[in-house]
Amino acid sequence: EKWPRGDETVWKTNMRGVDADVGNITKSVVNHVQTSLARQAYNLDNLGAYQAAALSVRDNMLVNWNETQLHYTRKAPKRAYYLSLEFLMGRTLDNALLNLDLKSQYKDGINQLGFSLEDLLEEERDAALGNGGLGRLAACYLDSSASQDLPVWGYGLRYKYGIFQQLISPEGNQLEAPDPWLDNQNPWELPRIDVNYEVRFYGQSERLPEGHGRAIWTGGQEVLAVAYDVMIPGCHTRNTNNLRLWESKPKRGFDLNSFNAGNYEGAVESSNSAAAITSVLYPNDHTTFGKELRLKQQYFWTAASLADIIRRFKNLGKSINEFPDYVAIQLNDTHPTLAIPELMRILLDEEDLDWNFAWQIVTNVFFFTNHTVLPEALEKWPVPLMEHILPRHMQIIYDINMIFLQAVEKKFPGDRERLARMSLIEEGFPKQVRMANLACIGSRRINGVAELHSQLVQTTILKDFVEFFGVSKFGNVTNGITPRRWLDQCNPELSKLISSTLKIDKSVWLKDLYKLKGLVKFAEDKGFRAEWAAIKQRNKERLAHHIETTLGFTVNTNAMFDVQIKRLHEYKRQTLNILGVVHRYLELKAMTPAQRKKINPKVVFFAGKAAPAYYIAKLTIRLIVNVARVINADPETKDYLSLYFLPDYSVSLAEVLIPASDISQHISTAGTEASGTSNMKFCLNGGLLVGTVDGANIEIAEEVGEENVFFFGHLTPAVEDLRYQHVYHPVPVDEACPALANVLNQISGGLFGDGGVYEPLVNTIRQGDYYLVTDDFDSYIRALAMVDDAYMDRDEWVKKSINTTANMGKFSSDRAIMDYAQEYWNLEPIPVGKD
Ligand code: GLG
Repeated sequence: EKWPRGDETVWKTNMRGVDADVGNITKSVVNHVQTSLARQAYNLDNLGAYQAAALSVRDNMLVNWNETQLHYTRKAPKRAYYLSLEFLMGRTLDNALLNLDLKSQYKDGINQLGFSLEDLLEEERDAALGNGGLGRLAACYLDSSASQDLPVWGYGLRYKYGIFQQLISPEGNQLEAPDPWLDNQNPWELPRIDVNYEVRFYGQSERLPEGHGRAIWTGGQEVLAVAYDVMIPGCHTRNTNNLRLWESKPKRGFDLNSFNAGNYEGAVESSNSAAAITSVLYPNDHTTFGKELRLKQQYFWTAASLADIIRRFKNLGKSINEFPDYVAIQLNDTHPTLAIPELMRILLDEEDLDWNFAWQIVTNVFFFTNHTVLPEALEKWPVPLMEHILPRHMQIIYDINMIFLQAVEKKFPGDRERLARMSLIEEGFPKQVRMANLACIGSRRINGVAELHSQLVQTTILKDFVEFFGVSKFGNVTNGITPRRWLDQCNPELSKLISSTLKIDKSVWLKDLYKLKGLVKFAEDKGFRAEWAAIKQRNKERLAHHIETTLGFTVNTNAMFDVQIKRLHEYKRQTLNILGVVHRYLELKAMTPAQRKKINPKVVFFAGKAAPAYYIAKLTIRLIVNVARVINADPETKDYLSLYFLPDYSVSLAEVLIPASDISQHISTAGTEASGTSNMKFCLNGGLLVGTVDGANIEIAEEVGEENVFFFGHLTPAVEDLRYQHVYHPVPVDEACPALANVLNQISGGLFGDGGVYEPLVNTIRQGDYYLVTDDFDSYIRALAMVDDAYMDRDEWVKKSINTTANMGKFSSDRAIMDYAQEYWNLEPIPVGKD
């Protein structure tokens, strides 16, 4: 290859590599303080020092990132694109230092400059561009793609405000405040002003008379999508992938005509409405609201991403029919489903392909992951709204639907109900577009996120589609988590103990998590168990210290730590947990002091956000906070049972909570939690699990052994029947479950403040009880009693803990992403610098 310009040696002698020399690290940090930040040693605070350190680390990452992009361009491999409306990244600095293997050098260097790296890490704000499991999964998959040298890019939106900050009022109400995460500058993003695309909304679409489905879409509003790149470093590899986030901007700063006419407000109006598109993340998990701005977000993002993907493909100089050989696009839930009609639009209206050819390309490029079977989470868009905002796409959807339903009719003649169920359009006022159906017929393959869930997808929401397409179009990829963040980073002492015990460098076992199996034999080693237990204890003290400094509570670290952290939702049944706490409290109250002394002390932690409009979920928070207020102040019981609701749950808080847990709760009504991923994080850190036979809990138990998991509750096949009973043959709670009735009566009676406040929550259980709290309560209480018994024998408990961690290899997101790469995308690793 010929050097593109100038004197090659001048270029090459001036180009730097990743620099691990401590002297050069301090030099680069000081240089950033002086120049990038324009500050001095005299007035530098931790935030400034963090920013300079981050910029210095970023320089090192950029070296790899540049090299990786060049390498991918030269090798021209098939690439995969992960389209996700949410990326819940958390903090970057610590993760980057560990993946680059530069942590100890930066620690030294920062020390020499009079700061502590640990303090600087705390200055970073979380990048919280997601709600929960779905967004965090996307972040884990990016880490694994880079770590496995896979050419995968993420595409998302650069929300100005991430998930809201949660405040808790003195009464226990959740209050929401904005999350201005970009206010202190974000050193981890690279603005790419030169990478931008125009995205159209509204306007008119005219079908061409002789057009084979073609049309011309004009008019309306045009908005600019500008790229911001976020580097994703792999673990101990030079491969550094990219996450491209789009920001919306007005096409023109403001309307000069209005401005000159003296209409200043009119002049900035269009710029405001363009900027609004990427202003805020919708804070709903598992519900959809059909808001116009949300639809605009979805189209804006898919249109910009596809334009970018196609431009990159075209640079290869290949013909468009080879597109599926070079591109795989993963749809993370139905949020990016508009990419399907958008690609059709481009192929038909811009590339001039005929319908069948275009459709063949489309259905070989897309892959679709479903994350839930809850009906309230299945996206539907009103047809009138779609027609208004995306007139051309609505035409295409109608065309897809017509051709599809003709094929269904041919296979199942005369089955009108089947046609109605499978149609992309749901009848009603207004008619609605069913995004899951569209994603399903427009994709090459569809997967669920754990074995049980994938089965449920095939037998419930997509049953008709399995009968039409055949089962081979459907599959399962059980979720995973990155062991880099969720073990090495959040639990450094445990990581060290594992490396020294196995005598394997962490760079090896962190990328081949099945190696943890080697720990099994050490469960029998007394000295090892003591070290294992001591680390858990120190992690509990670390959490207690965090709570003491942030909230001012003193936590009893001699107690068992019992944790439930996740979005507040009725199906996740935080209610079951809090009612169980009250039950335990009432039992303790009924005991003599001598009896209490035999009880194993326990601290229960909750954390999680409720969707701002989700009334029952917010009421559940209020109940938890008020139960905590009462029982933590009760001198008779507080040494045996205490309770904390930790506000503003985040990735960073999870990193402190998870390593500290003895037991964690994953107690959804059977068949409702698609997978869960925090269950995996707890178990990887040696916390045991109490849970229902649901989601990935089942596969965790298969791996770690059922003797190490505390299962309870009804099974999935029973749920439908029980719900039917609740509606048609209701039995009052007082009869069905006296223990629960007693708890509910105490709450209604005002033991935790005005009982009337909680009536709507209590009534969800007394009437209908859709999530089967009554049915599972007794067996839940029994499971917790078994947990207590098991904890009494501490030595056995530690063995369980070790055996659990040792058998979590399957749940590395490296395994999951390799499944996608091999079984779905047909992608090969492209390691940088190895040929
Ligand atoms: C969903 C599901 C979780 C799942 C996650 C990632 O509810 O059970 O673990 O996706 O697949 N919205 C979610 O969090």
